[in-house]
Amino acid sequence: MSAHFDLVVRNAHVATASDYFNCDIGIRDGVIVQLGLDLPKGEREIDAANRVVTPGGVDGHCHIDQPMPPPIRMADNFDTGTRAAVCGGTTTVISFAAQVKGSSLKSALDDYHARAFGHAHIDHAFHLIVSDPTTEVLTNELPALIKEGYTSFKVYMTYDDLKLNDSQILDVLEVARNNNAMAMIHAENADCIEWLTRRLEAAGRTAPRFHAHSRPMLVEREATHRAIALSELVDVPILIVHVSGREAVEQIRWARSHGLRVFAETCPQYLFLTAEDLGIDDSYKGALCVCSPPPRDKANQQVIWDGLADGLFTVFSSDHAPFRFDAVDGKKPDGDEVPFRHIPNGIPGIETRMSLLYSEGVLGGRITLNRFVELTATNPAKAYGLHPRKGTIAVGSDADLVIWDHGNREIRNTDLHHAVDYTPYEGMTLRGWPALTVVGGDIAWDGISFYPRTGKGRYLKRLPPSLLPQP
Ligand code: DUC
Ligand code: ZN
Ligand code: ZN
Repeated sequence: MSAHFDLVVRNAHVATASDYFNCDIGIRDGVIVQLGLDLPKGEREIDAANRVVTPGGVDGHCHIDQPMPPPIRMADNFDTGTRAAVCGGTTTVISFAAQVKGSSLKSALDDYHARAFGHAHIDHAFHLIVSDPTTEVLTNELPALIKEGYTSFKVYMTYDDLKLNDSQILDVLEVARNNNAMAMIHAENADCIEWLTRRLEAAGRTAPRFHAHSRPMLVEREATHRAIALSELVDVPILIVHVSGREAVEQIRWARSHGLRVFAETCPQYLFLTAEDLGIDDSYKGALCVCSPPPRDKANQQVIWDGLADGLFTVFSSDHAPFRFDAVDGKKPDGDEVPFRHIPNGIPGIETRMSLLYSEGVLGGRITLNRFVELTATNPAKAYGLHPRKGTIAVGSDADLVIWDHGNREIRNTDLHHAVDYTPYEGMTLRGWPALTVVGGDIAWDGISFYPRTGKGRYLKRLPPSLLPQP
């Protein structure tokens, strides 16, 4: 009996985290069922014409439709957020279900499932955010949810509504250790930020650019060091998210050199933006690039590139946090140009993450194509319990693929598919971008048009992290 394929992608120059090979990719029922030369004809055919084909991206850190204190509201919901992801070559997203202090983790999850269900174009999962580690959460709820497939959670060392103290962090890290979950840590020292912010405010320095002054690198360095020490005490791996520059990198290198299992994430803003993008004068335009930690300077960008090339970083995520600029629910709350303390933190990046790293990393000669795949797809899939279903091109894996085009193209917000009214990367030139994205065997983006898969995106129950030695 001859094989039946719904789709065959021919003449693919496949790149995985470890290999390159030329082959045809046979797809049936949304899954890769055969890799080989001269596969029989499929119902639908695509000629990749020897272009690079990578696994669809796994964005392990994005905020989509996350409730905010009024009047702030995220611009992207699971329709527009996952549409933008697809057009940027990302086929799986893991966003956050944030516990509200005084409420359960379960009620946050119910809310997020309702927000995604029937709207997502791609498969998705949720990290928990633990903001209120009560005895009930620590002894019952969190262990049970990890067993149910929510195998990662984030804790914050800053932000009043989310932050945990060291003793609470130790408690949740112990739960991660006992239940084999991945603990992600937002490492910035809350008290230092508050102290600096008050001093800046007293001096009338409230323009957006002073956001960066309120969060200098030592604030991140100290918290990174403390997070490492806490994880060492509990003897559990951690993943430090959105690492911005040299001082945090040094702490992570130190930890690794002492045999500690400290994983690290960085994001496009630390490669392509600097603190000057928050303003060299007091213009409110700087609010466009207010995120935490803030972008640093050119020398720190190089430190981040070095860490991407040499293996320091495990994953490369967007930290997509979609707030409109010229909007009463975005960077101008209630229509006002507010002091930096009140500007919502975060920038959009879900659609540009893959292309920026492909262009300047791979085509710019800074990282290998294998490393690009590892950082953007394979490692996030492993860290968050989705591998090998996601993050690779292999028989049995979901048919999530990207075909890449090369050439120069300017980034323009009008060409993007998110619901945000700007991109911080406006005017930058890309050297490569997704010419075609296949999601679960469907052509969802052909370089010009997006083909909705409304509601076809599935919630993914996850395995324990597989970057770690299994117990
Ligand atoms: N910082 C965060 O911690 N989360 C969302 C965006 C940001 O800038
Ligand atoms: Zn964070
Ligand atoms: Zn974030």
